Amino acid sequence: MKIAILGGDGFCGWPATLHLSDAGHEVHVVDNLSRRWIDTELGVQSLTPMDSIQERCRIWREVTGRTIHFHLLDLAKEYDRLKAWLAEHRPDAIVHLAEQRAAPYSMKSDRHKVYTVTNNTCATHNLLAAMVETGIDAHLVHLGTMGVYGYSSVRAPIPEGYLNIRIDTPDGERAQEILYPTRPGSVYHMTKSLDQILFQFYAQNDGLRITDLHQGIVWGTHTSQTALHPQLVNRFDYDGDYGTVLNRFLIQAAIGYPLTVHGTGGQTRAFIHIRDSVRCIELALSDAPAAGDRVKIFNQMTETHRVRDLAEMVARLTGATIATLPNPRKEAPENDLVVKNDQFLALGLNPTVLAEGLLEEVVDVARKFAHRIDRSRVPAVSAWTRDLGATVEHDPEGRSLKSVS
Ligand code: NAD
Ligand code: USQ
Repeated sequence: MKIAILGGDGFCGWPATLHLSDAGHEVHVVDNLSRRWIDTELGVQSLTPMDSIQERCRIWREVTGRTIHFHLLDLAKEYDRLKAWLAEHRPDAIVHLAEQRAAPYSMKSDRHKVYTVTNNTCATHNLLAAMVETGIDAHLVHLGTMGVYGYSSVRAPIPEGYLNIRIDTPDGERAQEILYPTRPGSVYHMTKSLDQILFQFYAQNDGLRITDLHQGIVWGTHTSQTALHPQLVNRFDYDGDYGTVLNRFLIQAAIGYPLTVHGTGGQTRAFIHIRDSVRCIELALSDAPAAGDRVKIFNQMTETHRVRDLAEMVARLTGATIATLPNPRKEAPENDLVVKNDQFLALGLNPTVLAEGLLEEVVDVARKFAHRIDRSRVPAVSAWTRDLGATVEHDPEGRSLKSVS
């Protein structure tokens, strides 16, 4: 297949690009490199040293003989170029990962909220409008989030996207299937909820073939392809905005930084290893809906864990200490989470579960590149509200001198 990977320079996109190229597909990365600019804005860098996307593609060709094409394009701002690109290249499938994906970054300030909403919703809507206008019949696979469901404890397993309900009508009770009600916990997660409505409309109105992958937190760093050469290494975010919880705990353990548990650590979240994330994208591509079908929704996760249990597991494994900090986020102190993922299992996914070996692999990567870590960028300081901002702990290590006045 000819596959366009929008956001193919990112943490999930780069390994997906290599995986699909390795499987023999013609792969085109479309990216505006905004994530690299955000690193510059925040004054942080990937733990792992990343080459330019052009250099990464050159190394891939050298190592495997396969070509990855790179196209610099802003999906949200360059509608006409996007339309022209689709008309010229006419991909069979489009994998859409090109959004601002960090919840803390999206809550940093009003400017960051506006950027996240504008970037993500315009990127998705521009793509959908251009697909209709060019008349291409590509299968669109979007990377969404488990966070659209919210994290309240409903006790019932979260279904894959849709909920069967019964409503009262003048003629009696009637059954209806609706999108599972969204309850986003950040501006970022809200944009993924908006995406869902855009997908529903374009599938129903224009017969676009769309799959939405509600993905949990991705952890780990290497896949078999990124491990082929040091310059194919994946990016690895550890900072307070872009680092996700398990990867953060693992690098914190590697550099002797206390594990930064928010509140009681009672949040239960869904997780998936990066190797399974790329495999799921491949499986979803092989199982396209037909024109006129409803949007196909998969829960792309393999296990759930409570944050404090993860911290305790990492502490046991590495001897790290745990710091319980005021939570900068507005979220329930405790939640349970039960999630259905039957569709990927039925398609043949063999889940990679959290195992000591894989945890140690990340700790080893972190130790190797520990000299690149700026400890001052580790604390999570973006707060969900002004009041929470006043309680944020900027110094979990307790290194700075405290005022005694
Ligand atoms: P990332 O930030 O590393 O990668 C996103 C890529 O998209 C970047 O290379 C960025 O430059 C590009 N991009 C952003 N806006 C763009 C635009 N307007 N035009 C062109 N390119 C643009 O993020 P990631 O971790 O790889 O996540 C990829 C997708 O998967 C996101 O949509 C995210 O919401 C979703 N997801 C990620 C995780 C996770 O744990 N990382 C979990 C669930 C879902
Ligand atoms: N947390 C800590 N300590 C930390 C960092 C986080 O206790 O140092 C807690 C947070 O308070 C939260 C949980 O860990 O309760 C998860 O936080 P996270 O940053 O790992 O994940 P999240 O903000 O939800 O976002 C990440 C990705 C996002 C994706 C989402 C999937 O950045 O792109 O959509 O995971 S999900 O969580 O299933 O919605």
